[in-house]
Amino acid sequence: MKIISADWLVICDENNSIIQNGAVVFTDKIQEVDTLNNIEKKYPNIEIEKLAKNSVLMPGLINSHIHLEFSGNTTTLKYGNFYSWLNSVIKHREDLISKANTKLILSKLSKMKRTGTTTIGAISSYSFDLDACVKSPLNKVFFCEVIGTKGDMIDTLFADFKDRLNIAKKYKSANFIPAIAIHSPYSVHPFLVRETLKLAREENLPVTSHFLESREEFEWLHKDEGAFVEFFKNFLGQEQSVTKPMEFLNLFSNIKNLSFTHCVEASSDDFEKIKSLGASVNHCVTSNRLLNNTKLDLEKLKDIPFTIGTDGLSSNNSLSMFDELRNVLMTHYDKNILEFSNVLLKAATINGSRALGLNKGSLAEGLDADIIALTLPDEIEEKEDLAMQIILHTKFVDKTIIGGEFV
Ligand code: MCF
Ligand code: FE
Repeated sequence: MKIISADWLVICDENNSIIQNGAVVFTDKIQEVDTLNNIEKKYPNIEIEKLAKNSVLMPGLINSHIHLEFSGNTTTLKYGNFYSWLNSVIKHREDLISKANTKLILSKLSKMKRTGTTTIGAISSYSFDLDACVKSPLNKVFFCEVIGTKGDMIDTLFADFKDRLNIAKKYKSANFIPAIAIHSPYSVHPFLVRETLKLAREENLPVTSHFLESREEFEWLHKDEGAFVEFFKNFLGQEQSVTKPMEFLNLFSNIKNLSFTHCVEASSDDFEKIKSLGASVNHCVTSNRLLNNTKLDLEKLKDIPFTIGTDGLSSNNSLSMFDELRNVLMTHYDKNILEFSNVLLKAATINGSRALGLNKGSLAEGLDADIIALTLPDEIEEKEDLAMQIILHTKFVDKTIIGGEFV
């Protein structure tokens, strides 16, 4: 049993609870959260690690959507237009992927840890990131991706996907959970979607998919029009989209831990459906901005929970969740900044946990002890400013606890 205390505890619960001068008692799970006074009385024989002035304890951040295999990109890929970006990915994919070896990916994961992330939803296209993920102390939900629309390739693609998933399953542990990513409605044949989802149901695996990320995707899926016409004709000899958005969503019934990434072009009907599926929406605001996609209208989500993802370095200049949170805060300037900061800290913790099917994301008894400690540069006068000031000022954390261990 260990105890740690700080000036401020940010609980990340429904009531945006904050405890001033609080302490957390934990083993691999959180045992108790209370004021330091109460904890000292209750556990007189346990030494308490008391953090310095202006310290904050909060749940570790959960980056629900990231592509580590694209970590080699900095200035190579073309931003400013989704279609140009897509073509640049096709052109430079081999180079970028070969740059992102285990050493590079491990260094990115280590920096992510120092910037507050304790859990990731890693989208793996080729399993070239498997080794690094297994070695890292972070919690990983490792989403093996299925992609491909070509009819005569489907058996091969499915077999390759199953091989990757089976290898990932061998590494299953408390901090490594194998899962399934369907790339998107435009890039995966409905047969592959159906078969992979069957597997997900049988084995109770978390599932995620990109969904309606760009206007180009919207036009192609709804009308077989737009920039994708040329793309599919040239690369795949395909003249029509393989599915419609609603047809695609209809395939996802009875998946327990389900999330859709982006959804910036989703209609109210699509969101109704996403809600009835019990799914979450992964919001990747920087990625959407860089690829010139629409800004997600959070009002349209109503009560669908949303999470925060950086996406990969293929569409971001940083994998830090605090950098991403600052971007989300600045982008949605129509929201009240104090209230929205609380919403965002929950999006980056408890909502991420729900989307990935985990038991963490809040400082609450019984949840996994994944905790970060950070220090604000100066005092907070009013409690209601705390969430916003944490987002504005945190670059690195002082301590990281994952599963009860300091890592
Ligand atoms: O999320 C971003 C933008 N949207 C779609 N895909 C990717 C992103 N970053 C990397 N990708 C990957 C995707 O997983 O790109 C590959 C897929 O394997 C080629 S298709 C764009
Ligand atoms: Fe993505």
